[in-house]
Amino acid sequence: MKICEVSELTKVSDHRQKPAGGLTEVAFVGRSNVGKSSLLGALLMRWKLFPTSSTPGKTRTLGFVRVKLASAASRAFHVVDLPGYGFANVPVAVKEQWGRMVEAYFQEGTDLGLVVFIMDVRHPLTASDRELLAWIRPTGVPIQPVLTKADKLSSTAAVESLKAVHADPDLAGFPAPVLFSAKTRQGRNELLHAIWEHVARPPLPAIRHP
Ligand SMILES: Nc1nc2c(ncn2[C@@H]2O[C@H](COP(=O)(O)OP(=O)(O)OP(=O)(O)O)[C@@H](O)[C@H]2O)c(=O)[nH]1
Ligand SMILES: [Mg+2]
Repeated sequence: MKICEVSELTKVSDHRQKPAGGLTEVAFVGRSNVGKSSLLGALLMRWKLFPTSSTPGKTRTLGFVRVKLASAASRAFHVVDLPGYGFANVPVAVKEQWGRMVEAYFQEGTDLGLVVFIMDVRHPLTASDRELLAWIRPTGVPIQPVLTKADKLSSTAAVESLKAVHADPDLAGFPAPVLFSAKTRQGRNELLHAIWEHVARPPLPAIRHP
């Protein structure tokens, strides 16, 4: 699947200042340092657009990018890079401010079409992952789980992790996780396809009755 348009990054610290237009949004969530920004860079093949770091807490704002896939009549959408949760070594006041920003985005935003829920393939479903899930699930927004950093495990071990996560009761009813690697780009097409299905596919033409 090809991408035909990627805008610049718009960073805001309050979702009410997000770019206008009411485009459907795909939010990328996961604990701090799990690889959200790297995944977005690899997905869109814009390596420098989303700053990444080996130190947790790199992303501190909501980052919006407008994207259009190359397929005919595809609808444009926004991807949203969010700050991570569960980060250590951050002053409590800063932590609270980030929490409020992300919470308000989920509770007051009305344009969400898909949440891409990112976990580390080596340590999926941490306590903070489960907390976030319990909190997003009631919003009713479709969730696509992803296990990233797949290059850090053998393919057998990565598939074992995938099976365990897919069978976990906290993820019951969700699609099978996508195994992803920002390094090898494994899973890129599969994830783009899930996004296509949820937010970019053109609406079916209305059936006309004679
Ligand atoms: N080997 C490998 N390393 C990765 C992968 N994805 C991310 N990393 C590394 O993991 C670290 C964190 O990546 P980021 O993309 O900044 O993580 P983040 O989730 O955006 O972090 P915050 O913005 O702090 O929440 C960086 O050192 C990346 O190079 C991957 O698929 N494979
Ligand atoms: Mg980040």
